[in-house]
Amino acid sequence: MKAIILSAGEGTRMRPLTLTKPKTMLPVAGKPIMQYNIEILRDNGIKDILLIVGYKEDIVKNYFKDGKEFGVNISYKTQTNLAGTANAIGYGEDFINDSVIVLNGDLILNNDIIEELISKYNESEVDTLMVLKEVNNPSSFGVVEVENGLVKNIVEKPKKGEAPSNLINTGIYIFNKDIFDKINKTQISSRGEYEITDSLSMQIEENKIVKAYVTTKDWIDVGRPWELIEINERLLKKIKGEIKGKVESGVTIHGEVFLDEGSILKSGVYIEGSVYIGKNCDIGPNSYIRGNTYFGDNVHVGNAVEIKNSIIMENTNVGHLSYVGDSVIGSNCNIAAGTNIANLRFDNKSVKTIIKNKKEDSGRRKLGAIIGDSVKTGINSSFSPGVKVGSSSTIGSGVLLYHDVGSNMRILV
Ligand code: TTP
Repeated sequence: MKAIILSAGEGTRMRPLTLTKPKTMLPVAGKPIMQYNIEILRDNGIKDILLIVGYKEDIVKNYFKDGKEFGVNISYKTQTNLAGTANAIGYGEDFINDSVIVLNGDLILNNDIIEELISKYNESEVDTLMVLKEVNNPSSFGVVEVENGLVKNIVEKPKKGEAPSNLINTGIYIFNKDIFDKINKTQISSRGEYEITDSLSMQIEENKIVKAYVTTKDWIDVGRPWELIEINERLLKKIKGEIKGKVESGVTIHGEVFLDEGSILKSGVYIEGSVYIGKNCDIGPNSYIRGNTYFGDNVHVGNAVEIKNSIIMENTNVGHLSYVGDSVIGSNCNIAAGTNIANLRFDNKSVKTIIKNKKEDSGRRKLGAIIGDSVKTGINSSFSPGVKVGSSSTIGSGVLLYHDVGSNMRILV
C-alpha cells in the first residue's frame, strides 16, 4: 500500500509560527511534526509516500528531498489553489494502484493507529475505512454517526449541543479508487472548500461501504500554538537521554536529557529532564533548564537564564538573566538580556489568546508567549501571558507587551 500526506494548508490558526513555515514543518521534541508521520508509515511497511504540498512547499521539499534519508520514497504534487481536502487528495489519483492510506500531515499519532488501521482493512469488503476518535468536545471537528460499524452521516463542525455523537473524524483513512470518482463530483461547500467529508457522504449515499474504526490510542490534531507546547511535552516524556556533546564539570542533570553533537553544557547548568538539545548549542554557565524543553540546532542560552516547558527553534539566542516559560520562540530570534515572559495570570484563570481575530481559551493555566521567526527583544522587555509576536518584529528595551504584535513592527516604550 502507498500513502498520501496532506501538507498544503496555510495553518492560519497557528500564526505567527506559520508565517514563515508550513505547520507540518514546525519542530516538536527534535523533529518536524510531519516527520513523525512519515516514520510511522515507514515502520508499518509503507515506503511510497506522496506529499501534497502548497504553502511554503520549498521548506518541505528541501527537508525531505526524495525521502531516502528517512527510509522512504517521497514524491510531491503541488496543490496550486488551497481549495480543500478533497481537492488536495484528488492530486493523488495517478499515484495509487489499488488502495491508499491518506492522512493529514499535522497530526501526532500513536504508532499503533496505523498498524491497527492496516490490519482492519479488507480490500474486498470495504471502500473506505475511516479512523474515528471519541472526544468530549466534538463540535469543533467533523462529527460522525455510526451504525453497525458503518459510517451513516458526517456533520462538519456542528453547533455546541447539536453534535449527533462524540465520534470525530481523525483525518486518517484508507480509500480504494472509488474515492476519486466521488472527489471529481464533489461540489464546493458552504465553507467555500471541496471537502473530503462531502466526497465520503456521496459514497454513503451510493451505498458504498464506509467503515468506521474507533481508536482509543493517542491522536492529536495540531491546530493552535498551545497544542504545539502540549505535544512537545508529551513527546519529550518518551525520549531516552544520551549525551553526545560536551558536559563541563559542575553541571547537574536529572531525568532524561538528550544533548546532540557539538553542543556544550557549561559549568553550573542545572537541568531537569526531559530536555532535548539539538546540535551545536551553547548553554550556560549557571542556567536552569526545566522539564519539557526542546532546543533546535545552534541555540545559545546565556548566563543565569531559566527556561521551562518551551520550544526554542534553531539559531535563536536567549540572553543572560532571562526567563522563558510555556512558550514557543521561532528560529533566528534574539531574546536580549533580562527579557521576562510571564506565563501565569494573577487570578490563576486559564490564559486566553487571539486566534484569527477571536479570543480563545487555551485551557492552560500556564501559557507564555508565542514568538515568530527573526524577532528581536530589547533588554528588560516583558511579555504578558498568551501574547503573540509576528515575525521580524522588534520589541524595544523596557517594553511591557500586553497585546499581540504583527510582523515587521517596532514597538518602543
Ligand atoms: P486544516 O487544519 O483544515 O487547515 P490548515 O492546516 O491550513 O489550518 P488552518 O485551519 O489553521 O488554516 O487542514 C487539515 C489538513 O489538510 C492539514 O494537514 C492541511 C491539509 N490541507 C491541504 O493539504 N490542502 C487544503 O486545501 C486544505 C484546506 C488543507
